[in-house]
Amino acid sequence: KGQRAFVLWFTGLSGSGKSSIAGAVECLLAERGRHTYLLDGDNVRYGLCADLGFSRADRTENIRRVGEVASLMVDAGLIVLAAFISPERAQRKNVRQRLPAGQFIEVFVDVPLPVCESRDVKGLYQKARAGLIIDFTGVHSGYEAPENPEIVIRNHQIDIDAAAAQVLDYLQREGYL
Ligand code: GGZ
Repeated sequence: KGQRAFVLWFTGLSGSGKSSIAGAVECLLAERGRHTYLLDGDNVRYGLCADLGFSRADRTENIRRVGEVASLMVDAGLIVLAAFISPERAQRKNVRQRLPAGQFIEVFVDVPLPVCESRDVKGLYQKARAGLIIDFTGVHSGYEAPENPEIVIRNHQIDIDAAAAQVLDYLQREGYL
């Protein structure tokens, strides 16, 4: 019997740790022999979505395309890890509705804006405050926290291994693995 295919959708502010946690989860799944693919801004915003910026409409289109790709990958039997800010509930809901019930698992990487901004790992918040980046999430545009995410990770209170383990525990408990 083949592996179960589904999407783990990581949402949260820039600098919350979405891609890092997704990468750690991917390693744990690989150890269990699962075939996965990690989608994030680093591998779609230079190709598939190279024509898109960070306006509200462009982000919505970015998420729509990623959702379509994720859906195709799930059809192919993959476990997809998608790490995008995806700031609006409606954007995430649309992706959820494109997938069969139970195959969209929303992971809210819940780190408060002041924490992301004070860490500012890539210096983007500082640039945004200085007006060098426009439409920056949390600075010039909003982020709508999920109301009913399957998983909430308070990533400022635990380390990356614990965060990844939290996701694995969920998958095991709910019969995905
Ligand atoms: C938010 C931006 C912006 C603006 C560039 N607003 O922390 P990062 O750098 O590595 O990840 C962020 C990434 C966000 O792209 P997404 O495709 O995840 O966004 S969305 O889901 O809203 O479509 C950040 C960088 O791109 N970045 N400009 N203005 N993040």
